[in-house]
Order: sequence, then structure tokens, then C-alpha cells
Amino acid sequence: MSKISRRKLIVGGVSAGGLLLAGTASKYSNELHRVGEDLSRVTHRFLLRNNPLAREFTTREISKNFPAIGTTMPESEIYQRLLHGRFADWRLPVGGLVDKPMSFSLADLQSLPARTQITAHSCERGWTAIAQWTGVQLSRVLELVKPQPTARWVAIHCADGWWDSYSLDHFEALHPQTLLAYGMNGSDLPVAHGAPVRLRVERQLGWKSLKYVDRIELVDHYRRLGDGKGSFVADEYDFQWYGGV
Ligand SMILES: Nc1nc2c(c(=O)[nH]1)N[C@H]1C(S)=C(S)[C@@H](COP(=O)(O)O)O[C@H]1N2
Ligand SMILES: [Mo]
Repeated sequence: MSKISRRKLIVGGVSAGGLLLAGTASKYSNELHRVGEDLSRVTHRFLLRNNPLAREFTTREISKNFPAIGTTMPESEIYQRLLHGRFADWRLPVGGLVDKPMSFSLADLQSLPARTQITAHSCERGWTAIAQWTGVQLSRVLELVKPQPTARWVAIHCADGWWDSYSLDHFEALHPQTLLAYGMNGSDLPVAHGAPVRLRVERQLGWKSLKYVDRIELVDHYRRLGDGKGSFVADEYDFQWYGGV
């Protein structure tokens, strides 16, 4: 077995173990649940300490069917209007703790250097599918707005009310495979998969890859957002850890 495939097995096994532990323990006590979550988080950080790339696949391996999960059509009037205008009026404001707040149109994002990657998406509900994603690296957009030294987390807000946060310290936000993706399998990103722009965070569970991105905010700590747990999902389902930072 090669070094790489052995490590992948370990990563898969430990994540599954952590999930199992967290899942089972929560039935018995919150305290045990918390221990499980802490174990998962620490293991995750340790295994990703050298900032490895997530595996990339070939075009032949792209899944014929890629499920659409959660929101598949945001209901808000604003989104509906933007959709009918083919997102020509869509803008992505990037602000908060930055020296140069900016607002990007879809064409602006598409004019920045693009990256295309074929990766596996694993949903916590138990499916994995492979797709090709095209977009701009989040790091390039962050570079343009000039984050202030106090900015430590990138909060991303969506048209359907979802939001999540990504650490600048642990590089998830700056990781080369973290994209603001506007293309899927060679076409425009379909509405069901997050049009016009979704996030791709390839080393995390699928729910960290937010769809319908509509605002980016740099903050000193995610504690200031929502109930203070770092994501819409964590607030909603009342758990502490949220998929690895
Ligand atoms: N805004 C938003 N982002 C979201 C979701 C959602 O419902 N709304 N679902 C999450 C979950 S649980 C998964 S598995 C993926 C699903 O992406 P897909 O619909 O392209 O398969 O998006 C994630 N991002
Ligand atoms: Mo998911």
C-alpha cells in the first residue's frame, strides 16, 4: 500500500470513528458528546497539519447523478429576481475587517484566474459524489480586499439564510482548493447546486460547501455571529464542532 493511500484510509477511519463516537455519545450525555467532538477536531487538525490537497479525480470518474441536498431553490424575492435576470445584477459584497471593501459581479469573479478541480463531495447523510468545479480561489478574492491583522475568520452568508465560518489561521479559507465556484461539470452552476456561486471546501464534509453565496464578511471571531457556534448548522442542530476548522 502506498504512503498516500494508507494515510487516506487513516483519515477516513478516524473521521468515521469520530462521527460514530459523537453520534452514539449524544444519546447518553452531552459531556461525552463534547469529548467526541473535541477528539474529532484535534485529530482533524493533526492530520491536515501539512495542508495537503484533497484527492482530485479524472473526468471519467465524474458521477452521473450528483444529488441536490437541502435548499434547491431559494424562495426569497431578491433571489428570484436575480435568477430571472440571469444573475446580471448579482453582486457579492466582501467587507468587515478589511482595508478595501469590494463588491464583485459574476463577470468580475470570472475575469479572475480560474481553477478547475474534480473532487469527491461527502454528505453527512451518507453519500459521496464526484464533480468538476470551476471558480476563483477564495484566497485571491481575500487578497484583493486586504484583510486587517485582526481578521481571523471568514464568514460566508447565503441567500437562503445558511452561513458558516472558516478559519484564516488553519488555512481552510486560504487553502488552494477552496473556491468560489461558478461552474459545475463544464457548465454554469445549476440552481439546485447553488447558482450563481457556491463555495467548495474540499477537505470538509459537504455541508461546509455553502450554496447561494451572497455576502462575505471578515471577523475577529465567529462568536459574534448568530448563537456564537460558528455556523448555521451548529446553531440549528445544537452541536459544538462544525466539520473541522
Ligand atoms: N446555502 C446552502 N448551502 C448548503 C446547503 C443548503 O441547504 N443551503 N446544504 C449543504 C449540504 S448538507 C450539502 S451535502 C451540500 C449539497 O450540495 P448539492 O446540493 O450540490 O449536492 O451543500 C451544502 N451547502
Ligand atoms: Mo450534507
